[in-house]
Order: sequence, then C-alpha cells, then structure tokens
Amino acid sequence: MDDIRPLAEQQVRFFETFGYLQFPGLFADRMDEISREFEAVWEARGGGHAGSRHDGTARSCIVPFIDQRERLAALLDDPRIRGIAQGLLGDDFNYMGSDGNYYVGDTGWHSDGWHTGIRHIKLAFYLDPLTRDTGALRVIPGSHLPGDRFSDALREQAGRSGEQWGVAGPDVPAVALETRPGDLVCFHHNTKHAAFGGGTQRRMFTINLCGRYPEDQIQDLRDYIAGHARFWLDRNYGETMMRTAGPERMRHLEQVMANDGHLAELSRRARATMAEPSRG
Ligand SMILES: O=C(O)CCC(=O)C(=O)O
Repeated sequence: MDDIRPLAEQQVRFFETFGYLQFPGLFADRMDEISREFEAVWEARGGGHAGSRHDGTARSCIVPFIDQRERLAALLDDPRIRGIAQGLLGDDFNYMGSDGNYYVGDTGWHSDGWHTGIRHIKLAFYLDPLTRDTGALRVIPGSHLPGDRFSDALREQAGRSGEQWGVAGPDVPAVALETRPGDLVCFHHNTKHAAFGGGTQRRMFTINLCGRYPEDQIQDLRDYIAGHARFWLDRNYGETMMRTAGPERMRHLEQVMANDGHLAELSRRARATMAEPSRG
C-alpha cells in the first residue's frame, strides 16, 4: 500500500476556519476508471428506484454507493483519501457511507446535519465540468462554526433567503467551487452548501467520514446509522465494501459494523411506509 499523503498544516487550518477544501486534479489519473465504475453501478441498479432508469425528472440516488463496486470501495484505501481523512479526523476515522447521484436542477441551501462534537466531513466527486451557474457546489465559508451569531443566523435563515434577506438562493454570498472531472471537494457537514443551474443529469458521488465515536457517545453513532433506514438498508455498508476490506480499511469500518444491528428492523418498517427508498 502506498504511503498516505498528509495534508499541509495550512490546509487543515483553512478547513477549520472556512469549512471546506478544494483539491483540483487530485484524482485526474483515476477519473476514467472512476467514471466507468460510476456508470457500472447505475447499469446494475437501474435508476436506483423501483428498477427504473434515471429519467431526468427527479434526483436519483443510490446509498451506499462506493460499496457497490470493488474498485470504488478501494477509494477508502487510496493514500490521497486517507491523507485527507487522517489530517482532518485522526488516524482512526470512520467511513460512514456514501451516495451516488444524478442530480436534477438546483439544490437549496442546507447543512448535512449539525455536529458540534465529532467532526463529520464529506468528499464529493463531480464527474462533469461544472461552473458557478451550471451546478457547481457553492459553500458559505465559515458557516460550519457552531456557537457564533453568523452560523446561528444562517441556520435559521439560509433556507428562506428570499423571505429573510430579499435575495434568491443563487444570490446568497458564497464561494462557487467550480470543478472539472478529477477534482475533489471536501466540506464539513455543518457547512451551508447549495448548487444552482445544473442540468438534469448532474453526476456526482460522495464519501462521508467522521472521527471515531468515544464509547460514551455510541448512541449518537447509532442514531446517525438509523437515519439510513430511509434507504432501506439492512447493513450500513454494502457486501462488497466489507468483503474486500483488508486490515487497514477494516479499521475504518469496524465501529459502524459493530453498531448497525438495529438498522434492518428500522428499514423493514420504512419499507412498509415508503413507496421507494429515499432520493436523498
Ligand atoms: O451538488 C449538489 O447539488 C448538492 C450536494 C449536496 O448537497 C450534498 O452532497 O450534500
């Protein structure tokens, strides 16, 4: 296994201050393979919902995503991913799951939950060139920091920018992380993010990671895992992810694998009330 590629101290400080990082071209060398594997998942799973194809009318989403293919699962072993994860989360970080998407249109301003203890991050691969007005991810720098008036105001108001601030979502002050295939973007789950102007086939997938949960916060981990019942999962990870894990990857799976025993029953109940797995 290659040596990990550590983040620079400045990158860690930038992330801690602004809540995101950009890595232009970091995966340019693997992009052909990654795109092929991305398509292979959809080929095998239809549109991800009721066996249909993505038809461009609504977001299609497959969870977990990288777990479906050995080569995508192996991204967790890649020294570049491990370097980012270890730099931001510590050596014993957890893999929490992933989603693959065909996005349709805009995504409004939101955070991916709100975490003030364990740090949660998302790594996002966008597979097509995206500019500010054609669906590039936008972030509000500093919006991840808890306990300050700025992020409190954003939490209350960003989802209703027209009513609250008199500006439409695309006009909220933000940084657009314009990307080309092969770039990687990373953001804190708390960071307010959105995307505007994308088409009906905007391809991306993400990898969610977090710090290891201390034993006295295991219930919070179990609650997070329970949130995946809306995707009708019996285990938090896919079979390929677990079967192909060597000892190093397993370090980043074992805490979740030891704490997802409640998921199958919750998913059984979700299946009884939902027409299809959640689209996001
Ligand atoms: O690209 C997008 O439309 C938004 C992505 C997003 O909200 C997410 O991955 O949490």
